Order: sequence, then C-alpha cells, then structure tokens
Amino acid sequence: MAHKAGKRSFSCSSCLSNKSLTEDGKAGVKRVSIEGNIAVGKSTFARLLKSACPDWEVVAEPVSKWQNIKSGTSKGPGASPQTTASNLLEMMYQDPQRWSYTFQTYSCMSRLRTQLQPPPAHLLSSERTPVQVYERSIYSDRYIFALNMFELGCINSTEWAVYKDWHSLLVEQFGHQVELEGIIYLRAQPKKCMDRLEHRGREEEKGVKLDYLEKLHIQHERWLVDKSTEIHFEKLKQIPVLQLDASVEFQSDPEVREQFITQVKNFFKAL
Ligand code: UDP
Ligand code: D5M
Ligand code: MG
Repeated sequence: MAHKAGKRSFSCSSCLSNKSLTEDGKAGVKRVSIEGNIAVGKSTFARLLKSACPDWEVVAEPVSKWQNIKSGTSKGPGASPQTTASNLLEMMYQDPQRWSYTFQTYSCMSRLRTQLQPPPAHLLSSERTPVQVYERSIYSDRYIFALNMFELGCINSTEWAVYKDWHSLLVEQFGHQVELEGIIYLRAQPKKCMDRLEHRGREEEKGVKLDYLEKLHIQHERWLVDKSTEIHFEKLKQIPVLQLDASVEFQSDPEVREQFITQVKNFFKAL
C-alpha cells in the first residue's frame, strides 16, 4: 500500500512489524512524543507523519483550549447563561509572574486529558503495531517549561513544590496510560525557531524574545542530549531519543521529508 505525503508517496507496508500483539491478536499501540522548541516545526512534522502512514495517529497540542477558556457567570434558576472567554496563553506571555503557575496547571491537565482519549477504532484493529504521536508531553511540561519558569523566577519555590507534588501524583496515577516508548527531538538553533515563530505570526507570541527561545533550547539539550536534567520517573530516564536536524527546510523539500520518514520508520520499528 502506498500513501501520499505531499508530492511523494511512501511505501507503508513495512511501517511496523507485527509485534506487541494483545491477547486478541491485535497490535498494541506505541506512544511517541515530538519534542522541540517553540516554532521549530512540531505541528508541521506531525502532519507530515499523519499523511505518511494510516497507522500513525497524531494527538495535537491543545493550544486552542489555552487561548479560549470559558467561564460561566450565571447563577441560580432562570439566570441567563453568560460566558466569558479568556486567553490564558496571552495572559501568561503578558504577565508571566502572575499567570505562569496557572498556565502550567492548565496546560498539563488539558494535555493529559487530550492524550488520555482512546485511539480511534481503526488504529486498534490494525494488523500492524500502530503509533500514537503526541505533540509534546506531560514531561516537557515539567522538565522544559515549568522548570524554566521556576529558574526564571516566574514560578516561586512554593508554587514549584506544589507543582512537582501534583505532577508526580498525576504521572503515578495516569502515567501508564500515556507512557511513552520513544521521543523524537526536533532540534534547531533558537534563531531558526525565532524566524519560524515570526513567520507563523501567532498573536500571543509577538513579545517572545530570542533570549527566551535560547533558554528553552538549553532545557531541551539538558534533558534530551546531555541527559543532565534530574528526572524522577525511571522509564523516562532510559527512553530512546531520535534526534532530527529540523533546521533544514523539511516542510517544502520532498527529499528531506522522505529522509525524515525513513528515519522515523526505523526508529518506530526498533522500539
Ligand atoms: N516551517 C517552515 N519550514 C519547515 C517547518 C516549519 O517554514 O520546514 C514553518 C511553518 O510553516 C510555521 C512555522 O515554521 O509557519 C512553525 O511551525 P509549527 O507551527 O509546525 O511549529 P511548532 O510550534 O508546532 O513546533
Ligand atoms: O507551542 C504552543 C505555545 O504554547 C507556544 O507559545 C509555547 C506554549 N507552551 C506550550 N506548552 C507550554 C508550557 N507547558 N508552558 C508554557 N508555555 C507552553 P508550540 O511550540 O508553538 O506548538
Ligand atoms: Mg505546534
């Protein structure tokens, strides 16, 4: 079977081997997250994977939820239902001191809720081992963003202690349902991410400075390359990481796209 990805088609019959079979003979689902700096190209890459193989399902980051939080104002019987919407992403960027902790609670919770949704039926009935690809994870929430905000002083030490406490509880209680087999790290210099961020033009990110992307880049490098971040979950310490050079133009270059897909297929097979 061949599947279109842009102008090229990729042979998909060998996407994955028939392993990890469940009791009823169907393939279990593998979970992989795409990690990387803001605007490095994670969503673009996720779409590319989705179009490359029907056994790969993408779970996007719930950014639109962060941009549109509804709060009801009606009280009691007969009251007219009124809702107001707030943009927590914008609030966090405009006043990080005030809103970073709140943002971290909601980004982690909404991400977990999204990733806990069962995979679509066609994925579960696949003969091959399907893969759920998450855009970021509850681990990057903690070991990239929340940690960075604590180090920048936008989350104070009390908030950080509280965050770590409930984050560990969530991972203990729900972690096995969203447990990752591998991580794809899209790596690029912060300047390249800055160029892409400006090109994308997301309104809330207008005030994001190169300095912030440099700090996030260092957090990614510590966690996924140097492995010097202190990690609190055993399986995560050993997790295989596929590093891809996302500074090359993969969105519009079919050759690069094909190379990336081949590397991803080999990575998934080895998990
Ligand atoms: N982009 C690009 N070339 C690439 C990959 C991405 O020009 O090879 C652009 C993409 O069109 C978008 C911006 O970079 O305008 C950020 O990409 P995306 O939203 O996928 O980044 P994310 O924040 O999800 O990592
Ligand atoms: O990520 C979407 C946007 O959301 C981007 O501005 C970064 C921000 N983001 C995502 N997760 C977090 C956490 N946990 N804390 C703070 N900011 C976050 P993008 O990379 O564009 O897909
Ligand atoms: Mg994205």
